[in-house]
Amino acid sequence: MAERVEMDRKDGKLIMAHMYVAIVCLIIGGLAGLLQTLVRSGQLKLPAGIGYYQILTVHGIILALVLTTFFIMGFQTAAVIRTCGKLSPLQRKLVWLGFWVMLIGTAMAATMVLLNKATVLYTFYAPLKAHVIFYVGMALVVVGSWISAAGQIMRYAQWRKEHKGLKSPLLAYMATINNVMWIVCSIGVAATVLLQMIPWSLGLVERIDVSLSRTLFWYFGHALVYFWLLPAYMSWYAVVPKIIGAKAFSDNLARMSFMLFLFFSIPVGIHHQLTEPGIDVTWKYVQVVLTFMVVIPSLMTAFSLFATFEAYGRKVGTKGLFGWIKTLPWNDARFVLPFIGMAAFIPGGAGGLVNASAQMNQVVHNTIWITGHFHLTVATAVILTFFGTMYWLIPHATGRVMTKAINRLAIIQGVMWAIGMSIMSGAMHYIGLFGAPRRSTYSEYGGSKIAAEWIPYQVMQAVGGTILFISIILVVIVFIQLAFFAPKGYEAFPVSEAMDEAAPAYKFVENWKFLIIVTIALILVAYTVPIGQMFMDPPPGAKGM
Ligand code: HAS
Ligand code: CU
Repeated sequence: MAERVEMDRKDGKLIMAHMYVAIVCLIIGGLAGLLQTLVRSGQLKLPAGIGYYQILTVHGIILALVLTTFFIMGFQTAAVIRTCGKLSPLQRKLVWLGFWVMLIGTAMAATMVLLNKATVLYTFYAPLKAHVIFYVGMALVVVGSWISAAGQIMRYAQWRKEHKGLKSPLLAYMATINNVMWIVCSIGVAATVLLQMIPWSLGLVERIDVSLSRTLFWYFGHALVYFWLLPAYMSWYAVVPKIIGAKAFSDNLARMSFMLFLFFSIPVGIHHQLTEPGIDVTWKYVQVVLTFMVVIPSLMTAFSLFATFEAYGRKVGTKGLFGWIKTLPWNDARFVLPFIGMAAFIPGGAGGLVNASAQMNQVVHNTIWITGHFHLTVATAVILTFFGTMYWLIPHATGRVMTKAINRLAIIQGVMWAIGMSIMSGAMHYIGLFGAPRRSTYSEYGGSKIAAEWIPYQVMQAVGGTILFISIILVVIVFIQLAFFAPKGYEAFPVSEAMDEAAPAYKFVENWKFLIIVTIALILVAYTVPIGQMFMDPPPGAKGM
């Protein structure tokens, strides 16, 4: 039982480099978030000519794009190492190279945002226009992530070569699915940045086709949110069961759901453009249907987690419909944080179904409801799982152990997050239904009565945001303790077995030719005509702002 798999020191340094960047991002991005809620509720005026939209850009880019990508590349690399074995010198060099390219790109983009030359929000699509260095920086972040993904995929491929005929370790398979999905989707954003935005920003062309640019962005942008989600699912399927002392419900089901994510994450981006002109309603309909297809693997995940928890509860003898809840380890931060994440994903996912339903989208689009939606999904379900993961991954990588005191602090941190986010996201959802816009600074809208009703909820958002900021300070304290001060020792990277471990594997889930052909075919079905129409009948294009 006491299988001891230590991480190679060199690999440990590589993983920690990613974690350091992630924690610095958390501090900067979290501070920007706090300032936003204070400005938006009319309690603070920003000094020194700093603009609301400038800090909103910092907040979105540094948290949603930079923190996530660094954490994910670090975690996935660690997962591949844990299940396939340590990296070869070439593979390690690739992941390091990817890390540095991403970091240089981040520095370039961040400099432009700080100089107020790239206040274009985290979605940075046209007609908002940034300095060319910003675009080059963002392109480098993407290219760096490809290089890192290549290193991870090579380790997985090497394992498969050395174990012909065997199914690969689940975590390595999942990381590879996410990497392949990421590479295929980020071609879209790379295309609009290189072919449209850079020439436009350099002044080589005067106008940009906004429709095409936004469509290419969202081809990437929806899959982006699954690129964040899948590492959390990796932990839910393959790590959390081990932490609670159970076996995962099914290895085959987990692989099947990841295969469906590869197929359906990309051909759905138009559900972000349901209110946009220039896209035929038939293709909006097709992509909404595909969006509901991508909900299925999430429902499979929910089923599988409940089954894991309940089966374990029954095994240790609990009765009744919900008796299993008592058997879960409520005093273990490695479990409590991801669990709060799962619970948050139930309303978060339900809100997604509302957004994806074309009629209801008319009500919520561009309101702060959407902001509420993604603070439950990425900023709770995903990030709390990432924090819970960090709390064993950092000591695993640095050769230290979590102590009782740090564990207690970590649980307090998770609970405060849950409280702060419930207040903030709850207020956002509610007042969004009454029309409060997203992405807008404090305004009384010329004494409008409707706008006056929004103010108390904006104050609630500031209260929630303040609690969240205190929680972030706790994350930083826990991080520093675990990275530098916790006692030396061995902390495991938990990897669970599945109940159907011995069952025959489905060969097709790992037949990469088949996977890639289906993925590309679905993308062609969903996008050929709508993008083709943009070329046949191009709008005059925008000069940019
Ligand atoms: Fe979304 C907008 C639709 C999931 C993030 N989404 C956004 C934006 C972001 C985002 C960042 O169709 C804003 C983009 C922008 O800036 O403009 N979203 C969906 C749908 C899903 C969905 C259908 N979104 C996510 C995830 C995100 C994310 C995941 C980040 C990680 N979203 C939309 C749409 C828009 C949108 C439209 C555009 C809106 C507009 O008009 O602009 C689905 O994938 C959701 C499926 C999930 C479920 C829940 C399953 C539950 C599970 C938990 C089980 C827990 C257990 C334990 C077992 C159906 C797996 C609990 C036990 C207890 C006892 C409690
Ligand atoms: Cu989406």
